[in-house]
Amino acid sequence: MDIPIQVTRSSMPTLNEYIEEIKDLWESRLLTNQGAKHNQLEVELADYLVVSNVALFTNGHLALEYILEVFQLKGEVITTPFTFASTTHAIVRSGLTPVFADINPNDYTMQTDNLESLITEKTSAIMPVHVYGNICNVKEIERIAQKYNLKVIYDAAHAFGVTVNGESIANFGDASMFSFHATKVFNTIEGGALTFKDSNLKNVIEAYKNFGITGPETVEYIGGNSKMNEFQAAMGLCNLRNVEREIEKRRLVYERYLENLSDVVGIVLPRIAKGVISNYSYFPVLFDSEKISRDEIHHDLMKHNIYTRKYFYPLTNQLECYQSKFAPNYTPIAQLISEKILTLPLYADLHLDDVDRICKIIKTKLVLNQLNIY
Ligand code: T4K
Repeated sequence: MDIPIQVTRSSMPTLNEYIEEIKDLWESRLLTNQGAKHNQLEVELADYLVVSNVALFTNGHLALEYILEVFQLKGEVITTPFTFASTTHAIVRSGLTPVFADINPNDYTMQTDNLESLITEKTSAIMPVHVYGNICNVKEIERIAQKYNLKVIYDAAHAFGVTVNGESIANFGDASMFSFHATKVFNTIEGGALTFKDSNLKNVIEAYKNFGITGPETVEYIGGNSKMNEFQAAMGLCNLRNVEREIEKRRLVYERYLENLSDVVGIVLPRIAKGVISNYSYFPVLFDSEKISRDEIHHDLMKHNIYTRKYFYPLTNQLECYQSKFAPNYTPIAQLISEKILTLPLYADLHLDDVDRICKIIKTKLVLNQLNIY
């Protein structure tokens, strides 16, 4: 049996590189609470993402929850159900009501055509997702947000390092959240960050993630604890040095998939929009053949020890914990896409021979099916 191939595999520095990076922690014994590594990573990330303001978090999910709190939002937040549970959970756990917009069939980001019809007097924000690193219609979202005086918080969990027409994706909206989870293009083991426009928010956000403490004897906010610790930040410093190389290796894998699959009937491949420099974070394929389902391909690959993922099925508005809260056909395009899409393995060290093998299994299954041999 072949060695299992997972949907992704963490990018890591060499052990020696990490040991070098953490050595001084043994001397300083300062392990957390906005330490030296944390502060250095914050500066390096501001530079890499070309933003003025970065705040690091222990994970991306809490970064989303905290920014909703810092903005003191109330009522309804318009969002997308075609995402990881985290996006919707952050809204609900903050006491807000998610209102789901449907998605575009071509890039799976939030549709903007009908966005205005979802706005009510209760709407306080829009939370779109740059899903798979595909950039949302940021111009139209900004126009609508300004018209109705709404905050825009991008869930950019998948979009680290993406640029459009030379501009960093981290600069759109009032704030963006990046996930640095082990499965992401850039990781700090667990971790995340907020980038945000208003520099006055920096001290407030830093306080919120540290119990609301603003001085030796002052606690100005009812904050919590979501600080990135020094070992996470050290991993980030190492991984940031290597991230361009990792993205380049991902690009080769991504392009090998395209080479193998571009003439296959019955599937829709991901596309990178004009002007966008991608981070090649995911390779989602839409299985659109009437004869063969996404689930059959998923199971077939599993028989060969290849583990794909149905990112994102079920939709978040269909999750068990939200059952009976949202109507099933609320977002019909998202529903259809989530039943047909499959994320193929993609990580920097995935061998191109393995990509060929994965594609061969898919092609064989599709072709034999078209010939009615199965
Ligand atoms: N918003 C969006 C749109 C998101 O996608 C996410 C997270 C968030 C918000 C929240 O950000 P964080 O709070 O997580 O920073 C994974 C990740 O856990 C999750 O971070 C990610 N999205 C989601 C899309 O994928 P699972 O349940 O699929 O992960 P898991 O443990 O099954 O791992 C998938 C594969 O990755 C494994 O088969 C092997 C590989 N792997 C996994 C781990 C944990 C590694 O190579 N190393 C590892 O350490 O959710």
